[in-house]
Amino acid sequence: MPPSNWTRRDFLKAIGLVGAVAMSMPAMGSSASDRKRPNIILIMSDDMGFSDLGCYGGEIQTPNLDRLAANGVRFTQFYNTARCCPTRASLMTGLYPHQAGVGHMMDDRGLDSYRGNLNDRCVTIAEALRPAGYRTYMAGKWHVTRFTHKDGPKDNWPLQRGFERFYGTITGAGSFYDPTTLCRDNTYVTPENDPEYKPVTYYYTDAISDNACRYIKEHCGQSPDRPFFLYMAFTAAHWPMHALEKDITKYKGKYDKGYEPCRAARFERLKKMGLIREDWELSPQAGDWDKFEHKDWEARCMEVYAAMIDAMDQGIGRVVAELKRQGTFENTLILFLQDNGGCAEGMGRGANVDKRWVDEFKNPGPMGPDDLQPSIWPPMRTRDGRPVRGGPTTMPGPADTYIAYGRNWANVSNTPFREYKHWVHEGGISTPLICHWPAGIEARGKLCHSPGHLIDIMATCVDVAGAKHPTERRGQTIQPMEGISLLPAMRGDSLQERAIFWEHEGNRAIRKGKWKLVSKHPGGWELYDIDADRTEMHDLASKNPAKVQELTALWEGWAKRCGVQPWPLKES
Ligand SMILES: [Ca+2]
Repeated sequence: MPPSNWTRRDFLKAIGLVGAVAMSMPAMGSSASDRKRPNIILIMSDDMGFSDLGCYGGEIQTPNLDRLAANGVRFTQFYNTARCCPTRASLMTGLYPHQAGVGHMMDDRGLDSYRGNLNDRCVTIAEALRPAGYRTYMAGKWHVTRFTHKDGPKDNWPLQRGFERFYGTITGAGSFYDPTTLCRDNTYVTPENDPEYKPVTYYYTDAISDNACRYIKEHCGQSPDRPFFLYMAFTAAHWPMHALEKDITKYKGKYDKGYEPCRAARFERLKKMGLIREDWELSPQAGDWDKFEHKDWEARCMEVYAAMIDAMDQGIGRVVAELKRQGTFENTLILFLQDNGGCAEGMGRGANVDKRWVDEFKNPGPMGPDDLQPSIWPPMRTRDGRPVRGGPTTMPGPADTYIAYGRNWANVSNTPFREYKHWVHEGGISTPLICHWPAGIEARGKLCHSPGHLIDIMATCVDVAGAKHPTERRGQTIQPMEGISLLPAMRGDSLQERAIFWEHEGNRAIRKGKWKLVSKHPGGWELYDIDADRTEMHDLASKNPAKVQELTALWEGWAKRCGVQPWPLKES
């Protein structure tokens, strides 16, 4: 541990802020927290668009995230991988997803880069920070292993991947009232039989926040002289649209006028906030509200979606309050980001689903306290034995519903960008990144326009923690980190120009400087000048074939290096 006579320079050196960076740091006080390496809380949400949060132009009430943004830094061009599993694999390891063995989703496709399981040539952030003295905790969605069975191999579960405590789900989606694969540490639990968590009403978002608060409190009681790394991976606002009525009520009527006014208002706020340029065009409108038949139902979908995000924000507020209670808020680096863009999938939206789902459970009967929820999606039953319903005659929100908010609202979430989760146009891969660390970042409410990617989070954590990225794990050589520390950008410098790459389900892209080359599978390359046209409205590929050729060669070199295969994959 840092001795009590550490100087400010010792502290800065330990956190990697030496040289020019240290010279430009604000004069910091001499409180004890200044001499300690910061805690790191990495918060990620699920299936949300670029402009859902209040501090990114949204109408959804997120006062706690807005406050972090107002007292920290927001990135305007931060990127994920467009999908749950590859994002989590990249985030945890600092590698591109294919390098970590998660080139697609959680199934083994017979190729090293597509095993659906973290490989043995990567470490997680938790594994990297523990040798530097960090204690490590996780609450939420894991989703980087195909081994989800309670009695199956657990070598890629959180506790075997560097985390000391874990509360959450191993798989990628499920009911918020009865999540499948719910675990405490290495043991499956249910909302009814977990001896360590007995809320009046079980709701997964709250459970993640409550368990995170508990880990912080216990940490500060047990090892106050050690820093911690806490990873909170919310499943808000992934389908199903599940929220508590008290939160949905706040949004009643807010979406009755449909998609277009909501997009227009977001577009204006984004410009006013400086998050996008005045001269970018708004991407095309996806849906026509006037022609949508079930308007009450459609509006309710978005009310519930908003409530899910609202509940997450309230939980983040409780985490902040706990940090303040423990006197460690100022010296905690909090990072918030989203795993992919708004989701256009049609889960539970078909007119025929309800009958089909209900027919399968005519007399299901209630589940016992120890009965595990076996289903990620319907046909399934609630714990009290009711069949779970869908379709446009079912108002989403309660436990017996299972409905996605659909393409047209996803188009609103992704304002002003094109496309959705799965695709690597800007709507699929653009995420907020909020960075808050009063003791370490001078900026208050500033924007950073440098492009960044998930691969940078490992490098940033290693930098901030004064850790060393391991070169070896259990006798296996570990691939070096692909990213760079974002700390210089958080304090106002531009990041060095580099190429950033994407591939997901044959959708491909490369970003280098102001240029982006992108393809929607199975289509050809499109070229955009992102400085002038980040909403990707003017394809310059035919006007600038030399740039297309240059970037294509870089992308192909990257794809070969990282084990990217042509899509669709050949089944082995
Ligand atoms: Ca997701």
